[in-house]
Amino acid sequence: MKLKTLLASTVAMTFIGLAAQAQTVGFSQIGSESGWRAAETTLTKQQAEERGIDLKFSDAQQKQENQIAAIRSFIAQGVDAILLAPVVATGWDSVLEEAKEAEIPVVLLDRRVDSSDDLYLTAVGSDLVHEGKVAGEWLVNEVGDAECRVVELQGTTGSSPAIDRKTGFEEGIAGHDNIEIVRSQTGDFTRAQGKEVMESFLQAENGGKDICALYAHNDDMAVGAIQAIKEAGLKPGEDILIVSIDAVPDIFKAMADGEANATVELTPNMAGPAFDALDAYWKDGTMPEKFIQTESKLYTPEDDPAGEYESRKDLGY
Ligand code: GZL
Repeated sequence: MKLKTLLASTVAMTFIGLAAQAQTVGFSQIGSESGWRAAETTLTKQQAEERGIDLKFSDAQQKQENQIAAIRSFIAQGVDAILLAPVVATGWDSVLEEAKEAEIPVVLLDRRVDSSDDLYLTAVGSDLVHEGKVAGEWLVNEVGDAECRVVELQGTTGSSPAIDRKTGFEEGIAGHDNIEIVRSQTGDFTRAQGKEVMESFLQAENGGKDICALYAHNDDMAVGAIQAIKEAGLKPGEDILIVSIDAVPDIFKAMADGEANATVELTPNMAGPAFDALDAYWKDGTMPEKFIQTESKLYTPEDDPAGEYESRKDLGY
């Protein structure tokens, strides 16, 4: 073969090889219900761009049926992998079976599903029970033996964080009969519903005078509740202690203003570990652990909330 032809075919093979590495990934995202969710979306898109991955993004607007339709569309497009942040824990078996049939690996982000773990490559997320337990243990430490009537804003009904963060908090306060959850209702992880439900709690609890603490499954509901507490003429962070989860910028702003007391961090960068696992799988079929755990860290007013706000405010929340 002439040298010129040999060179041309080598260049062609290289590009084919490179093109083969430009993977296409479908991402079925829950929606944009909270600052944390927005940050997860931002960071996932950034990670895909940095890695040369063609990301097909679908916002399900909190509806499981939209997520299932998006997954079916990704399968029809023949993507190389699917990222799924499952809005609720049940109802995924059939569509995950279809992805498996099509030999398309699925990686779960930040929430879990009840399906068998042979239906997904891996799940990237925090220990949601542990997060709730850290929040409960913080409250135990904060109130000591004092009577403490707690109201709870739950996350989306049927979602793994709502189920597990409730379980964890109850474990955290177990054995401390002076602390009691007196009201518990979903605020669906949003500020608006957090405010609305907190208004009903305040009304039902002597204008809020009988409430010692709020435990919110995410910071966005806590921020909405803080507004309601202030409108009721009470001081959040003092009259009613505020403990929540996510560590979004606005909870640090509230903390710096003395209006919130504790948050448990949840990293929004779930895509980094997900794409790392997929890279290894695409390269030589390496099978990751079924659960890749991200860290959870407690922050209180002693942890420079103003500085934490500044360091996080431009991360896409
Ligand atoms: C938890 C994640 C939750 C966040 C909320 O892993 O799924 O969903 O805590 C978001 O802010 O709505």
